[in-house]
Amino acid sequence: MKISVLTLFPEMYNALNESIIGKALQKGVFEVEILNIRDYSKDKHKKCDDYPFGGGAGMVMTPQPLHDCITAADPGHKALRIYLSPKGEKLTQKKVVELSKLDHIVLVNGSYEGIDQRIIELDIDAELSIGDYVLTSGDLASLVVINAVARYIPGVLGSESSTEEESFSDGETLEYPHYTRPQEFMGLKVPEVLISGNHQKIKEWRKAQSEKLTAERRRKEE
Ligand code: 4G3
Repeated sequence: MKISVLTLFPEMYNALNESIIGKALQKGVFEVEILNIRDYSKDKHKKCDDYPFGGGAGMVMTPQPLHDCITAADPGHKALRIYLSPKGEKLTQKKVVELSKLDHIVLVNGSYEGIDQRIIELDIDAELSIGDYVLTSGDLASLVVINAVARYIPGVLGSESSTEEESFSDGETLEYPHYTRPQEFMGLKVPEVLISGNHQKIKEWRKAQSEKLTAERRRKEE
């Protein structure tokens, strides 16, 4: 899997060299390519934004650098080209798993008030949002997408972690609480059942905890 990222802030992706994601990139288990949109501007000052037609606050990213950068990243339009935007379809764990099966993803990041609508019409396949809040650019949203997708690429997670028994592994059920040593900490004890050695009882306790938590936190309001 290759992920191409189009951005005005390439340094933000240095964060990918940390932790388990950094190790997977080193191993070559997947690949992230960063393209600086500014490098594709044909303007004499490498400008990539301009005032909005019709007036209003803020700036809009101009089409030429974006179109040329997208074309450079994905010349034959073989990739899934995603634009990160607060107006996008909400990212879910189900969508994360689908994305992880693709060969090439292009993440297009807008800044300011977003990008010229004609780029979305001409060059973009999907508009995605990581949640109902606004960021100063799509880059933090892209980092979230890369991290969430990478976890499903074989060889990224070590044997210590897994995508099977976690929150949302089925798309909706929240995970049961976890405990490790010591058996008592600051007066709080580990639930007796977990040290009982009764695997059937442990399984039932975890299932009940998951269901209670999901009812409390996910079924009350939609
Ligand atoms: C387009 C994505 C892009 C229009 C991007 C702002 C939040 C998300 C941007 C716009 C973003 C998200 C850049 N903020 N919720 N900021 O996924 O108004």
